[in-house]
This record gives sequence, structure tokens and C-alpha cells, in this order.
Amino acid sequence: MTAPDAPFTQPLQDAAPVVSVVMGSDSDWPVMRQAAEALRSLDVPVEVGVVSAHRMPHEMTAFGASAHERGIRVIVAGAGGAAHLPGMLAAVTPLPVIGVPVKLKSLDGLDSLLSIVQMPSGVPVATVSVDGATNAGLLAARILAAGDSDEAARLRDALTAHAADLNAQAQAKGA
Ligand code: RP5
Repeated sequence: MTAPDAPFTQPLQDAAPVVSVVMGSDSDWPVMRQAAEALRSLDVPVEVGVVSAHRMPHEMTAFGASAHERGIRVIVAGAGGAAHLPGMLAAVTPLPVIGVPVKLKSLDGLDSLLSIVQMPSGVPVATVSVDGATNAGLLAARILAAGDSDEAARLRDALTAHAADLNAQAQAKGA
């Protein structure tokens, strides 16, 4: 897995990451960075990288098959066009995979959406909306918030506070 190239460099390799945010190309980064930012706003450590199902198939398989052994608990995967990355990762990992359809110039993202959402039975991918990377990050946090650990409880509080912020913003707009 490689990090997104400049100009998209940010220190987005946290210590002991629990969520991998991956994408098929550097060109997906303007969308996919929103997933990483949502997770980081909740103090969830992330790693970010490019791993293409079509251009780097062997690296993609190795990454997906070993992610859980490195402490990763959720994979957020974004791709556009013939967007096979989330599904191919779901085929080789036991971890939950959240797919983000990235909109390209043609077809308004419908190609990306259908490529990700229409998975065969037995190989699940949780698909968010076209360019819905923020929700992908928040959904990853909600998955981590399930359970009895102190970290899960902390995340539930953080997500509740986030929802209260959204509510306050909506009220302020309506006022
Ligand atoms: C997909 O092809 C990538 O996820 C990206 O959305 C799309 C175009 O990639 P580039 O040609 O911009 O590298 O695999």
C-alpha cells in the first residue's frame, strides 16, 4: 500500500491504526480524505493509502488478507468507475468493509455506485452514497462503538456529541 502522493500529503499514518482508509487512485483522495477526517475528529487512529484492485492486484490481495493481523478492525475503501476495490477486499478479509463510490467525470457516479453495491450474496460490502466518505468514516466509528470496551463507550459518547452538534447546527439554520 502506498500513501497518496503530494499535494495530498498529510500526516495521516497514525500510530496503531484501527481503520484503513484506502482508495484506488490518488485522484480519489479529495473525496476519501473526508473519511479520514471524520475518524480523526473522533480520535480514531487511521492509516491511509492507495491500493488499486486493477493496477496492483497482488498488493491489494496481500493488504486485504493481512489487515486484521495488523490490528485493523474496519476497512473503508473508495473507488470510481469500475469500482471493484471494496468488493475484492471484502472477498479476502474477514473485516467489515465500507465502500465509497467516487464520482468520476462520466456517468455521475452511477457506475461506481453499482459496481460497489451489487455484491453477490455471501460477500458483504456496506455501501454509502456517491462521494459519501464522511458517512463512511462515521459508520466505521459506529462499528467500533459497538461492544463493551472502554474505547467503545468513549466512541459512543463522542458520536452522541457529534449528533448533538448536527442538531444544534440545524436548529441554528432554521432560526
Ligand atoms: C479507479 O479508477 C480509481 O479508484 C479512480 O476513481 C479511477 C480513476 O483513476 P485514475 O485514472 O485517476 O488514477 O480505479
